[in-house]
Amino acid sequence: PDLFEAPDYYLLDDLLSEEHKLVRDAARSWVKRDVSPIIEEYAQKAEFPSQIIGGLAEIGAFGPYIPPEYGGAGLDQISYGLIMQEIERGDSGVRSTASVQSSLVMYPIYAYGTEEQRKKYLPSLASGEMMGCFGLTEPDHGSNPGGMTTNFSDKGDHYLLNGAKLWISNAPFADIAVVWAKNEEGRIHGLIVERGMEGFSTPETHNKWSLRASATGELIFDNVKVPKENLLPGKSGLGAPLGCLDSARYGIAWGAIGAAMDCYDTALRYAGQRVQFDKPIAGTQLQQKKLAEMVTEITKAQLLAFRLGQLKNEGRATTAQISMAKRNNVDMAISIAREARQILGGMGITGEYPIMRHMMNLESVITYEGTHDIHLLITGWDITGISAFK
Ligand code: TGC
Ligand code: FAD
Repeated sequence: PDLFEAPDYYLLDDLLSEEHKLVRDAARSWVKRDVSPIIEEYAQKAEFPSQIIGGLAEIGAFGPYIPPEYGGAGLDQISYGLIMQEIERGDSGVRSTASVQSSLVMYPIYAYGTEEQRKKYLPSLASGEMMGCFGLTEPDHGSNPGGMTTNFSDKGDHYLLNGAKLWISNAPFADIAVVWAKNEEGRIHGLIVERGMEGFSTPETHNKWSLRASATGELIFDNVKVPKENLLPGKSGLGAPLGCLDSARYGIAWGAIGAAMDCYDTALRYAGQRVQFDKPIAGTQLQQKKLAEMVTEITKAQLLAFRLGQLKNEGRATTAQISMAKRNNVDMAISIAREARQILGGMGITGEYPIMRHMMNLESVITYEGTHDIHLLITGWDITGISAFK
């Protein structure tokens, strides 16, 4: 059976351009051919399938909206979203790799870097020859990155970087890290740290039950000498990393729909075929309630993501609007995964079906890029004008 029957209950395809559909369909067939057949095995053995890097680059997943002169695909924000949706039908961990590379590594170099930095790094990041990671979170500063203690001091011809980052996607194999650290005045800046610099190490984080096919690690800086030309000069302060998060969170709002669609589609097929008490369980009221609510929630999430994409294309999407979509859509996906798991009964807990893997992955997605609570508080702040963080 075709594994990827996408629900499109409100005929959203009619709102997509030919280019959107081409980009989406290319990503969809690549995921079906190169990701879905192998991903369960890699998740079970907790290994990142590095052989898919070339394919991710080919479908435009590395820097979809970065201009072609720097190697990017030069697509709009809806195409970017659709690519993330298709990749996350495959696996949230694979989408993480693409999100980090595009929005957390290429975007800051593009938006805050010098022309030399753009030319030096962006083309090889777009082609996947170079892989990057993004170091914001620290052991003692997760939701509150402004409290970070990683720091650098000016040593005349270079900077000296000290500190540690935790929970960093792609860290174990990344060639470069975009690292956020405070200078002597306590101002946050981005620095490009390269593998091989003395005093820089990236130990892997083991024993995860979630995002098992994605490599996560630490970044440790022990008196690392960073050349001065590796500082991103275009923007400083907490707003610089938060600006990258706007773009990554937007991609996640679309990505989560992919995971939800895969769970829904699997459950719908299973319910149609599974016979108990002499009839398909899809004919029982309780299972219909679950399936009907799933497709309703997916449809609402699609509309939210699509409208947000339009606003993003026009440069009008606010951080708070992005928070609402990330929070709603990831929560929608995790609820659907849990319900879909139940529809499959005992089979739902096995690796024969993708649901349990999506469900466990989404436990990370609901926490990273701002937790479910943090996004609610961003909405609360936006509508009341009073920050609950201070
Ligand atoms: P706050 O006072 O609100 O802001 C500090 C400064 O930043 C400015 N700003 C923004 N600028 C640009 N874009 C945005 N979205 C911005 N949001 C805020 C703001 O104007 C201010 O500027 P200035 O000049 O006045 O200093 O900061 P706060 O300390 O109160 O924090 C607010 C809060 C809690 C919302 C923020 O810290 C937050 O979002 N926390 C969550 C942390 C988070 O999301 N971490 C994610 C780490 S990366 C990750 O998880 C990658 S997973 C990737 C994967 O595998 O897919
Ligand atoms: P904490 O901030 O300690 O939060 C713990 C709990 O307290 C949460 O429920 C939170 O919602 C709640 N809480 C916190 N503050 C408040 C408040 N003011 N009011 C009410 N409740 C509050 N980070 C990177 O920089 N780069 C990466 O590539 C990256 N990849 C990741 C990959 C994975 C698999 C995971 C799990 C995380 C990754 N992260 C990454 C880190 C991620 O962004 C953080 O885990 C997240 O921001 C939450 O921080 P924390 O884990 O320290 O939780």
